[in-house]
Amino acid sequence: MKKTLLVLALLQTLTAYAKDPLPEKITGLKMPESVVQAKDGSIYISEIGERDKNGDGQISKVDKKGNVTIFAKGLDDPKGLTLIGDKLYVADKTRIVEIKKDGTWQVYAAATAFPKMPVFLNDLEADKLGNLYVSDSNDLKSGGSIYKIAKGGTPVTLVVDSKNPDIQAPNGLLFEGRNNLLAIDFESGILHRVNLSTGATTKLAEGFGGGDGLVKTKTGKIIISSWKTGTINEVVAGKARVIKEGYKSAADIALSTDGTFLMVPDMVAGELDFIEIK
Ligand SMILES: [Ca+2]
Ligand SMILES: [Ca+2]
Repeated sequence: MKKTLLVLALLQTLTAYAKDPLPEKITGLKMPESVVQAKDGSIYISEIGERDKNGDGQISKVDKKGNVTIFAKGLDDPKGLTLIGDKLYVADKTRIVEIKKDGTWQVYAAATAFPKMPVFLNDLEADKLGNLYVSDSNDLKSGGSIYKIAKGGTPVTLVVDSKNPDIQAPNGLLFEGRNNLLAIDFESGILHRVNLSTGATTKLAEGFGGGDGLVKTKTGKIIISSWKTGTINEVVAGKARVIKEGYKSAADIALSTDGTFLMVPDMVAGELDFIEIK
């Protein structure tokens, strides 16, 4: 009896420490840009298809067993993804699209709802109240903006644009605290904190040229991908420290829901890779 209990206790300990293996790399994707994991473990990937070709964009879904299916299609150049409840929101080139759990979608915020016609909507982030924030990277060099989309899709208001010289080509966004966004600029490679009420910017770190995705780990580390250099970098004392390299173009990264791994869309390679986070 005692022996059995001991074995049981040992098994429980082993199970508690045993980690799920990382998902296997997904290949054959059509210009994957962004990724998000739902609470049920499903992973959604935005695929641009051909850039500037409308109608050929899609969202793929990877189930827990690793099966890949097309979840939604007929989009333009879908990029940033965010989940609110069981709805998936997508920054689709010049508009925001809302996708229901059956894969049917509708335009949530049309291009005409923006104060200025968007050019290259990129990353999408939600706050706890259900408002969305989206970066417009414009020509990926200058003239970019960050917008707020109120819950329900309207109104769309400007948070900050390139009248503030710190805003050139904002890409990755991360909501922080009650009233700030972190924003990585693709052109300058500088990470800023943006005050959502005033649009004021504070420089936090530099050296992330071609910066794309932005996450904060459970232990508070900030990790930024670089599309141009194909690297994944950690922010250490305001500078970039490479933690993984060798991607063709590391696009908009995301953390798994349990925070144990990072999902890396390699756009030009057409792959989704997974990296363990310690
Ligand atoms: Ca396209
Ligand atoms: Ca992006």
